[in-house]
Amino acid sequence: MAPKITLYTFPASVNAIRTELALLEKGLEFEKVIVDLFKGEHKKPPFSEITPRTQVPTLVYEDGGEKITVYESIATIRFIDDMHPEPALMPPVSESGRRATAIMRIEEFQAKLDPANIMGSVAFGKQTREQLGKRVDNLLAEIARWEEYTTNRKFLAGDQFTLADIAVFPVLVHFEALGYDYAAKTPSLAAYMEAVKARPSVVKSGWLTAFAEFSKGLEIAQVLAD
Ligand SMILES: N[C@@H](CCC(=O)N[C@@H](CS)C(=O)NCC(=O)O)C(=O)O
Repeated sequence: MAPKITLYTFPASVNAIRTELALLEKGLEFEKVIVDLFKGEHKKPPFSEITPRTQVPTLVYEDGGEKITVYESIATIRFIDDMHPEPALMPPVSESGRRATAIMRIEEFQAKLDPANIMGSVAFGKQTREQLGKRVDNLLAEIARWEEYTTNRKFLAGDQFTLADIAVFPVLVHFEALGYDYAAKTPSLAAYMEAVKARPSVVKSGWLTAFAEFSKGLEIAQVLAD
């Protein structure tokens, strides 16, 4: 029997979209439960009783009487790929070089590519370019590194779309909303963004539209425009 999968999410969430993309890439049936973060629904039961960190995404996976709750977006996508190996979202062990690259990009993303969430600081903390100072300089230098990572390859680990792309792509959309001009500054990343945006799972999720609507209301300062 197919598992019962519930995804607790919020429409514009940069983290929850990862889980949804992994589920869509696998062609899995799932129920989406919207947790309205602006109304504080995540801090109250029933959601607060489902997940100790009270954050989206949270995935509840019920299979054969066992109920597994997974949170942390990267953990959710790895779990989905483990439980449903086809179509594969990681290069196989036999393609060790590509597999190593995918693993590294996921780890580098978590450690180096905006771990402090500049979007939060700008959109909600209302920090200016001046206040952000070196943080923006460091981020621009880091983005330039990812330009190298997307040169002469369609996706981050080669021609196969992987968990690394699911991990990284949403935050690259954030940078765009913060004024970063991929086409002018990093053409390989620009082509990469177009390829991922055209991906059926991304189109089907409707996340780009939801995020664009969400960001319109926030008047996000263009701190990455210089
Ligand atoms: N590291 C977590 C971050 C999750 C996260 O920050 N989710 C946000 C929505 S994008 C949230 O639930 N915020 C509400 C809160 O932290 O109280 C992940 O990758 O899943």
